[in-house]
Amino acid sequence: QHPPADGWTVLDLAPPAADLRADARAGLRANPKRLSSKYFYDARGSRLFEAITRQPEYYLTRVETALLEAVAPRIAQRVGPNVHVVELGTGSGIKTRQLLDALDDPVAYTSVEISMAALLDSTRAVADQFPHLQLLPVCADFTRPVPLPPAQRAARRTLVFFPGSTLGNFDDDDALELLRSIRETMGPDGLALLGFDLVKPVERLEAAYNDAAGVTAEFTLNLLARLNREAEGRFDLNRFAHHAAYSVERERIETAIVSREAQTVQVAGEAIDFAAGERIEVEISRKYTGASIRTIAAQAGLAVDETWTDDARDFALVLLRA
Ligand code: AVI
Repeated sequence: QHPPADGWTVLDLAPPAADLRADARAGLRANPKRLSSKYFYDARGSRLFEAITRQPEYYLTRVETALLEAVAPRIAQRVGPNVHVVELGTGSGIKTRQLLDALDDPVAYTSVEISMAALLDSTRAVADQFPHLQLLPVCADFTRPVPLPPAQRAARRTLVFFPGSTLGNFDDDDALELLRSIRETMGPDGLALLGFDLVKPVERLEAAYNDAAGVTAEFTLNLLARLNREAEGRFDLNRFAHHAAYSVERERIETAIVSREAQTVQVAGEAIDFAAGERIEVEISRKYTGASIRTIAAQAGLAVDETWTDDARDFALVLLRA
């Protein structure tokens, strides 16, 4: 348990540093080399991600926020009063506050976030704006089942909120597993509101993941900086590069860290060899169509209840039911 503040207490289920070391060792020994994008989000990585959302090329957050603002009353009407909102990967919490503001007398808000710093900041902001809402912040990796704290007031139903197109950061198997666990969290009468970035021309997609100011590159390379800080890594960041490209066939942005030269790097007690141009696969960002959303939802036993998109059809907010 984290020290209490302002009437709420953080349930601290953050994975131990040993996970990072073991995953780094296994991932860097594999062929191709890989590291999970969940390790992007330490305090610095979470700040860099917030900076990405303000880049002119990264349209996702702006479009989703405007869409949510426009359709929140309709979402509230469909969801009904007295819900327990459970959010996965809260980040700054701006969209959270938009949603909570529109809902009719929500009974509790559970926020599951892996970065303690981001969790504390967003929870304080929610507490300021909604002083009477019960807050149940949980610092945890939401890709694993999280025991949900019970709400004091009985909720009519659970609403899982998973915005940002974060589902797209998981490969098909993991995304399906995550959707099934969301279904379990929702319960029989629950709903889930998810954000999906939609397929669009390659140039716009690649620009969004290669911003001119280089913030995305810094965000990606922070993974190596983190290994230097937390896993006795000796990476020289100047000898690696960020690379993000869209695969039309797989409908996803594929991001890698590329070794600029042949080199051997110490990390987590091991010497790892890199060939010139060798990649560490670090992230995928899947892009969706109405059909691919319906397919993956159905595979998880979920149905599309309602879909809202912006006029340009850049992004979709989708309400799912069991
Ligand atoms: C959090 N997630 C949905 C972002 C995305 O667009 O895939 C993470 C990100 N990676 C690079 N830029 C943004």
